[in-house]
Amino acid sequence: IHPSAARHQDGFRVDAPHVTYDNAGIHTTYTQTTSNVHRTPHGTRVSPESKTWKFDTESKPKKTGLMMIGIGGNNGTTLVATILANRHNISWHTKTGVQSPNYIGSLTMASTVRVGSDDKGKDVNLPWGEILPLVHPNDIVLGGWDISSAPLDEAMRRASVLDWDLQRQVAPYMKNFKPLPSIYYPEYIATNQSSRADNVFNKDDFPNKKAHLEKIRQDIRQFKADNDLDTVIVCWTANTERFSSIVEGKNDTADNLLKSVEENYEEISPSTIFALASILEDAPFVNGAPQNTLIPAVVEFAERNGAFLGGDDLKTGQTKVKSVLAEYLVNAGLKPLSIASYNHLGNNDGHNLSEDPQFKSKEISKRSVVDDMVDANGLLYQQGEHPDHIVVIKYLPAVGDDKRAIDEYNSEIMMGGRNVISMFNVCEDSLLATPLLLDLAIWTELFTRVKVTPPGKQEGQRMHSVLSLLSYMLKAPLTKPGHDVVNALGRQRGSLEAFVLALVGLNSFNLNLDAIV
Ligand code: NAI
Ligand code: DG6
Repeated sequence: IHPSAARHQDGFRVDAPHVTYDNAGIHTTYTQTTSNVHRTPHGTRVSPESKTWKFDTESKPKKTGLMMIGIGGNNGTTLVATILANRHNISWHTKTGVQSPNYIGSLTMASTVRVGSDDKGKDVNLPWGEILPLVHPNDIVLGGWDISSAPLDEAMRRASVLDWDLQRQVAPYMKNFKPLPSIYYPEYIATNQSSRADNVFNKDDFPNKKAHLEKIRQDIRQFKADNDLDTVIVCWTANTERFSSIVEGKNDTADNLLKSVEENYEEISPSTIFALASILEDAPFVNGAPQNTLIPAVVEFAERNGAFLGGDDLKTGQTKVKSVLAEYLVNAGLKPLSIASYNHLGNNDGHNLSEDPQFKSKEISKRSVVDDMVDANGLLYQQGEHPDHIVVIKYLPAVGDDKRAIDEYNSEIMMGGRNVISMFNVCEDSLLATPLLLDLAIWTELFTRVKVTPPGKQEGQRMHSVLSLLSYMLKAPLTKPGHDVVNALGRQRGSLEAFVLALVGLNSFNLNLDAIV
């Protein structure tokens, strides 16, 4: 599936001695003041410190491919159809009128950043891609794997996400696209998925995990060469898997994990094989589902190879709201005592999550999102104390992709009072998730163009393997080992803003460079 047009964004310049532009890109020197905090028996001592970093960013987006694992699912087909509709400017009839294509819900395509103020003191807010060129979704070359052989037009119909008149018009562009065969280890996804699995590696040609790894590597290489790409981003948007156990001597370190692949060890999931293949091909890998694909051994292996990883689990409707509400309540000095979150949904994701091991993976990622805010407030919560928090997910076929999310936040307020907030949220699941897949690809592509020279170093280096700046899009963010997870949505967005502004030599707040380099 090929792009139609190239794009140029070249109108933004920062005029300052510490910012230079040349054919290679944008070069900036960035001074950051951090605060070193020491807790002593006599009180807290803080010493501010200034550090100087250098950023070199290639200003031209790379020719980018996105390979989705699970391309035949609801997210996969919705993303493909959305890009095609935008690329070919396809409008369609709905019961309320004519709808044109757009990228609403994408941070990079539909939101702005405050850059400063003009000579009248008015705020100036610009699209992200105007400040720093970003790859345009219409230019991303798409491909991927699925255990279901359905060509993408059929798979889109099966997903039942998009209006019929749109499906009718994009179907001709999709019908010739058949997903690549994939890895299927039945014990990792729900048993109710087995009827879809008719596009899997045959046992004679690909008898073991080593062969699977090699085949996926070859697929990535082939896709890159066939489409003449500079970079390929690989994203897991396939069924939620159960967690893998981490076993000493088997998959606890990078070396043990690689040895275990050779030995066809059973506790290595399909998603982990994809992650390893991506690392070996220097293709950034993003996990859009909640399972523990990116076990510490995978992170160690990525660090060793300087490859990029992001994860875990797309943060769409209910959890995004939760990460805002919990931040509001705790930072306002109100004490959430309990959070109850119910979902019912009727798409294939809901079907897969109706079995216990897969539900458990999702439950863990959906429950983790308030921990950092609670832990940060030692006035409201004793060490180790957390609100009661339950997550319930039920499969209800009749509601299809229009997931219902019902939440109750019960907080303690002054003098023993109670504040209860209840919410009913209809989230068209895949239409919320698809723009996040795009953002993950667009940010990741940018991060592959950045070289950072840390204080005291001469040579620029890649950003750290774990792209924690992707946290805004993800429910259970993976962070650089040793660094805290940030779930508060405002802080996550603040970090992205600060980083992009720093790349063009402008100052902001909220930037922890040590956590990303
Ligand atoms: P889906 O069930 O419609 O699609 C998943 C696809 O993955 C299916 O076509 C299936 O055949 C395929 N698949 C399963 N195992 C595979 C393997 N080993 N290799 C290749 N393909 C494989 O699910 P949907 O709605 O597209 O969601 C995808 C993932 O994203 C799920 O894990 C879900 O939990 C997660 N997610 C979805 C969100 C949403 O709003 N739709 C939001 C957050 C996360
Ligand atoms: C029901 O929880 C199914 C899930 O796959 C969610 O739809 C998905 O993870 C999005 O969840 P949230 O909490 O970000 O809206």
